[in-house]
Amino acid sequence: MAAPAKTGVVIKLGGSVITEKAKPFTVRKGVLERLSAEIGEIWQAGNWIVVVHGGGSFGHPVASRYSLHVGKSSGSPPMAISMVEDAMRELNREVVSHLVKAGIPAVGLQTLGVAHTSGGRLDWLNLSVYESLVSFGVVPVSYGSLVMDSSLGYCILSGDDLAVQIAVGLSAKKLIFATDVEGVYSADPRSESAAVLLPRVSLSRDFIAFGSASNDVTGGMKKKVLSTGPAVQAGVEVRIVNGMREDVLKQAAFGKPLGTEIVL
Ligand code: ATP
Ligand code: IP8
Repeated sequence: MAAPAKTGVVIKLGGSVITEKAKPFTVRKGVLERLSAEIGEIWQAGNWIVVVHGGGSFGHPVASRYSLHVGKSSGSPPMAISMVEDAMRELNREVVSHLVKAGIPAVGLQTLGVAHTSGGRLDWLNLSVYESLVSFGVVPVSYGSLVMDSSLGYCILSGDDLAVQIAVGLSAKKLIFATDVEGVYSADPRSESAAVLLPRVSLSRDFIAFGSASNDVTGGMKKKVLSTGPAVQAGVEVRIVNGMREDVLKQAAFGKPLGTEIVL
């Protein structure tokens, strides 16, 4: 598939940044407004952009309550599928409208309609929709959500996996994960005060101690780091940065070596 002409940046807005993860259905509107302005500057500099966001306090509590991540064996009622999709659509609507207010032609894409998994792994992604939208100067905005799965019936596809496959499929130059910490630490900085920030993490050589992700059905920071493999292998520059600090996302997109770079 032909890559779009301009330089591409795929941005994953972590649910821990755009929502208060401990408070159900709470958007951090001020943070989202600031990040939208930063994304606007990255876009105006001539980059094509795809935004993917996580579930935060919208998708995760619903998915966890009904164990939707394990699929149809959870025995969840059909209403649970409706509820998780509705929660994520509500958050997606917030993200899209903040981006539009910042002057970005953003279009929300329902994940269920463009992605499919097998055994929890993405086996189909309608990349041509993303490719066409960015070729028209539009910024597609997708999100981690429930998708149909050929063996599990359905499952929760993480926005991290989605962002990685979009970055690989569209030959993005950069894939930036905005989270609520500076990057990857030697241990969870929330529980280990001696944890140190790692400017670089090697997927093949480093062993990191990760904190547990109790309210996160898709595995938290550990899963995020491990899921980046295909992008790193494809030569995409992958960084995990702090989206809570002003201008960090923007500066990382413009080449400043902030946060943690993930390497092979
Ligand atoms: P979402 O899945 O909702 O999009 P997110 O992508 O914003 O969430 P989380 O999955 O919440 O990100 O991961 C960020 C959290 O990971 C941090 O708040 C931090 O406490 C935790 N964490 C655990 N282990 C580590 C580690 N070794 N280094 C950095 N953060 C860690
Ligand atoms: O927060 C999962 O996406 P993530 C979304 O990017 C849901 O892992 C619905 C829990």
